[in-house]
Amino acid sequence: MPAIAPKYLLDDAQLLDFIARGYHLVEPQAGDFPEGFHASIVAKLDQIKSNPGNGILDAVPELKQIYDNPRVLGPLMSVLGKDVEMDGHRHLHTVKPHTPRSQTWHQDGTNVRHHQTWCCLAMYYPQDVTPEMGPTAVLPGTHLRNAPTDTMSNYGNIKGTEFLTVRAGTVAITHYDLWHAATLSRSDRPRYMLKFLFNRKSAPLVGRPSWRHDAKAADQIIINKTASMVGPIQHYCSDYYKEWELRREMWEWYLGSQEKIEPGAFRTLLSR
Ligand SMILES: O=C(O)CCC(=O)C(=O)O
Ligand SMILES: [Fe+2]
Repeated sequence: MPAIAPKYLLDDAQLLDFIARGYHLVEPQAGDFPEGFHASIVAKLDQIKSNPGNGILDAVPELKQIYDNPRVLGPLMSVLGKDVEMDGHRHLHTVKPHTPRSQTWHQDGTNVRHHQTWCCLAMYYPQDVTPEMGPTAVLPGTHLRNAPTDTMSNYGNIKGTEFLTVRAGTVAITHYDLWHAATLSRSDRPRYMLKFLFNRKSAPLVGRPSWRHDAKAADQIIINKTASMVGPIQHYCSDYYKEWELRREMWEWYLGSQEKIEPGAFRTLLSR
């Protein structure tokens, strides 16, 4: 991977938000890409007759520029390490006009139980996505949940759900275990999402943060950020405390430590 200017990396608050919520949105800014770039990708996608699967990058080679852009690569390096690699799997996800049903809630990952970040989805939306077009629904915080797919598929509207009604050019970087689903369409237009996977090649090392780390500033924000209530959890309850502990453990892992946070540690955390 090329070297990258530190300004493109996530700072402590942003990484802690990613740890708590399970995703980070890279929103488009003027000058990221030439005028009309995203629209030209939509025009190419409109011409595709059958889904090329992993061949989407050969069909639309411009997609590489999205993931090479430092505004996307910086956050990817921050969450997956500076030697992050693009996976061979990629897919064009289309919500066809007037699709009558949403997908069921699911995780694309295998629901690993180590609470580390070894793989992320990077979902690129080349169009403005309106609520009618079938935005991706995500449930913040659920990358830390043990969730059998058959149970999840019976869940409907869950408190805290966020719909990725985003501007053209947005990339949503999500932990591989985050619960998500495509939703139904009431639109005459197809909704496109390009899903690319990225892998971590090496574990974080002590003293070698992959993000813009400022130990002093982090000390001040870590309690607030790891203790924040996200997604369905809006009150003090068992899962809130568990997730708080798991976030602390993930943060320690990002710092290169193997420290395990014991169940019940929230009581100690509360008294800090
Ligand atoms: O298209 C989307 O918004 C999500 C699709 C998805 O999650 C899937 O098919 O695995
Ligand atoms: Fe999925």
